[in-house]
This record gives sequence, structure tokens and C-alpha cells, in this order.
Amino acid sequence: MALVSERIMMRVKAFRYGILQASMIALVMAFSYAASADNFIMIDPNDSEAEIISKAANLSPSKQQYDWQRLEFTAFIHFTINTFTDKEWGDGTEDPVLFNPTEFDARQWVRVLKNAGMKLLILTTKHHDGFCLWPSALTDHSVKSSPWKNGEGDIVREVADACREEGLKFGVYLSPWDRHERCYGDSPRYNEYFKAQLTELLTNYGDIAEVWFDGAMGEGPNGKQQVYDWPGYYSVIRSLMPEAVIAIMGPDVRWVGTESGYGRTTEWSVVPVEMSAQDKIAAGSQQTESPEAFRPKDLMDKDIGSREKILVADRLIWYPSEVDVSIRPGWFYHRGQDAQVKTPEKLVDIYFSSVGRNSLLLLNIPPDTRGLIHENDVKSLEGMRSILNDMYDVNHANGAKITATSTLEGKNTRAVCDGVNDTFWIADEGTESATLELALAVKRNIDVIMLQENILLGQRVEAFEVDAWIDGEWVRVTEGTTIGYKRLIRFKEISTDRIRVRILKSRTNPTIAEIGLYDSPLEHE
Ligand code: FUL
Repeated sequence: MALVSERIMMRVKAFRYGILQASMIALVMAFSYAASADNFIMIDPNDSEAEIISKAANLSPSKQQYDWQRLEFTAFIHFTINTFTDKEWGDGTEDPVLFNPTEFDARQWVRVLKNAGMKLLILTTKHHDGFCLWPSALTDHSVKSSPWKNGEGDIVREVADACREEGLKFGVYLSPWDRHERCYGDSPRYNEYFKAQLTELLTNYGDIAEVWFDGAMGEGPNGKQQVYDWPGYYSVIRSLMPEAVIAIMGPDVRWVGTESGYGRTTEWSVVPVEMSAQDKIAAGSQQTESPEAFRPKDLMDKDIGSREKILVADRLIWYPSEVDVSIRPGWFYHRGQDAQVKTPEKLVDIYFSSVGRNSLLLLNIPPDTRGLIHENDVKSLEGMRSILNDMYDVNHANGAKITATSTLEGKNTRAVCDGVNDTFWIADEGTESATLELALAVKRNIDVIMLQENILLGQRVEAFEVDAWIDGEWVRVTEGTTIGYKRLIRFKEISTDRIRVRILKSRTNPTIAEIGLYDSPLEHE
């Protein structure tokens, strides 16, 4: 693998600058391109602290954001010319004849991902090297110049069709940075080119559920920095595919700020729109093409949505977090990494630290040069699924007798164990702390608790504790801050028939949509 050359370092600087500029623009755009009236709000300079907190507590996701959040576990597929050059980033000079998967089978990908419990697949239709996985009319630098299927093939079509057949949603990663295209750097021309490519993808391949942009940027052959037309890109997407969420350099989905798979333990989906820390977060993404230099970065700011942050904001937005991480050290397949596929236990840990921390998990599975998901990756995914299936098999909260210290008139506590997200318990208005107690019919072994707020009413809970009745007294087994769409916490196994969730602090009267009590096959401390 090449070492990081001076030229690349210059690109890296440009990349960083690009991200900084792009993310600032994207955040400003986030407000103007918000997808619904309920997911953003202005803060009036005369608003009292209580009014600001109440505004934050009542923001809710747009329909697209809610549907997206409920997918929970999704797949990234990094597959392109890099798969064949054994690189992480191509420089755009790669000969398309190199692209020749020998056993390409989109159905195998989709089967493997579906069996793993993933609900959506995002494909790198064009990475930074500019090679297109579909026969774009705008360039010859694509599958049509490759020997694969004699240049008659279309990877995007086969993957989109396979997803539809198996009931998976389909999304596209389209790199704005294009190191092959000659007009890159001639900003108005390239922006038209990019919008035309977006248009091809959004009109010819059925429903697209997510469009994923990163902010990577460099100089074009003319020596000029490309200035991306984010508002123009968003307009194309909103008009052609209004159901799609626009992720990362977009207004609907926020990058968590790490590629390690471990999200924040306190994760607010409501954040100030001008959250400038996003620049730092984005700059923490992979920035060199050398796998030796690739290390998952952890540059997440710990706090982006606390009272302290929102009280000084002038606008708030519902901007939920996505955790992207690769099953291997690299984003693309490298034979030399076959022995470094993450184990089922590690994947479960990542699942708890992303889905279980109010984020969506976007797990990258890079197909190999055959065009198949490698056996080692299949095995790890199967192992992960089997651990999670074992755990989710029985919810010990089902059938529990549930009481609460406060319940809004007309609502009841049974809703938290009915397995339906849209029904919920809510405390009386003006009540910001409340306890829910679950009495089980018999003692059970439990080492995992799952809590969900009804985010259609907003994200509210700021602190909670969980106690179990053990040997005649209440013993605290775990505690947390935010819950949001889903919070999963593991603890040392206990045997009990009474559990209580004490919500200690909430931005307004708390809601709980679901509670789960599970016995995981893995041991925890
Ligand atoms: C980054 C890219 O540079 C990496 O190659 C990868 O695609 C990752 C998901 O996003 O910005």
C-alpha cells in the first residue's frame, strides 16, 4: 500500500477544508431544507429558559426521519474499482478494465444482510475516484467501459432489484468529490454534472430511502477548489424522492462523529442548528488513503444537546445520529484483512453502543473481488444475529403488572409492554419525574433492559435509574441519561420478579413507548 505522499496530504488539507465549509453550509441548509414543520423551531430572544426547554422537548422527527429511525440496523456496501486495486481511495486514473467481479451476485448480498436483520442497503454508486457502478450517460468512466458483462451490466440496477425482491430499502452513496471528472473544480459545470448524476440515480432505480453525502472536496484539474451547490443538490432530491432522508452533509441525518461504532451514552436528537462542533466531528473521519494510517477516529464532542447547549441556541432541529462503522479495518475489501473481520461479540457490542444509544447503525460489509460477501463476514453476521435472536426471544416484561406514580388521564401503563411503538404511557402534565414499576409473574434472570420514548412527542428524558427487588430490598442495577428512540443497557445478571424505572429528570412530562427485559446469552460485568 502506498504511503501518504505530499500530494495526498495536500488533498487531505483540501478535504478537511471542504468538510469544514460544506458542513457549515449543510447546517445552515439543514434549517431551510428541514422536511417538516415539527422538526425545527426558532428560539425567540425573549423566550424564558423554561420556554426554550419546552420547545426542545416538543420537537419531533419528520415522517422520513421517523421511518428511517425505525430501521435501526442498516448496511453500507463499499464496492467499486478500489475493490480490484486493493485501495481505500482511488485517484481517478484507474482503468475501468480492472473492474471485473467473477461471481457478482446482488441476491447473495441481500440475503446475507436480510438474515442479519438489516433493513436497508446503501451502495457506493460512485466513490471519490469517480468510477460509476451504473452506466451513467454523463461519463464513460463506469461499468460500461469494464469487461464485466461486456460493458452491458449495471450494478446499481441489480442491487436495487435484489433489495426490492427481498423487501430491503435501498439507498445511494454518491461522492461529490470526483477525482476523475475533468469539469470537477469548474464549480457551476460540475454542480450541473453532479445534479444530472443524482437525477439518473433518483429516476431510474425505483424508491431510494437514503442519500448519503460526505463533504470530501479537492481541487479540480484547473487548480480550483470545487464549491458544492448543496441547496441545489437538496432540491433535486426533495423534488424527485421526497421520501428519502439526506444523510451526513444533509439536513435529515447527522454523523455521530466516530467511525468506531461507539456512539455517545448521552445522545440528543434535538440539537442547535448552528452546532459548529459538527466541523470538528466531520474532520475526524478517515482522511488518508493508506490503510496503515486508517484508524477509527473518536473526535465526538461529548455534549451537543444538553440544556447548556440549547439554552444558547437560536434555532433547534431534530437531527438524529447515524453510526457508520466497517466490519473490517477498511471500508473496501482487502484480502489481507480476511482475518480481521469483527467477531460476533464485537458486532453485538457495537449494536448495543449504537442502536442501544439512540442512533441508527450503518454497518459496512465490503464485497470481495468475486463480487460476493466473503465467508468470514457472513459467519460473523450470522453469529451476531444468533446472539441477538437468543436475547430478543423472550421479553420478560410481557404480561407484567405495571403501575406508575403518575399517568396522564386517558392513558395507561399497559402500553409500555404491548410491543407496539405507537402506543405509550405518559406522566401527568407538569410532572418531570415519575416511576414505572413492573411486577413479573415469576422470578426471571435478566441482564438487559430496553427503553423507548415515544419520539413522536419528542425526546424528553434526561436521567433515569433502574432498580430490581433482590432479597427483600430495592437494589440499583443500572442508570442512564438520555433514552430517545431506543436505549439498551446491559448489566450483571440478576434474578428478580420486580423492576422499577425511576425517571429522575425530564424536559417535560416523560413518555415511555416500550420496555423490554431480556436475558442475553453473553456474560456482562
Ligand atoms: C469517508 C470516505 O472518505 C471513506 O472512504 C468512506 O467512504 C467513508 C464512509 O466516508 O468520507
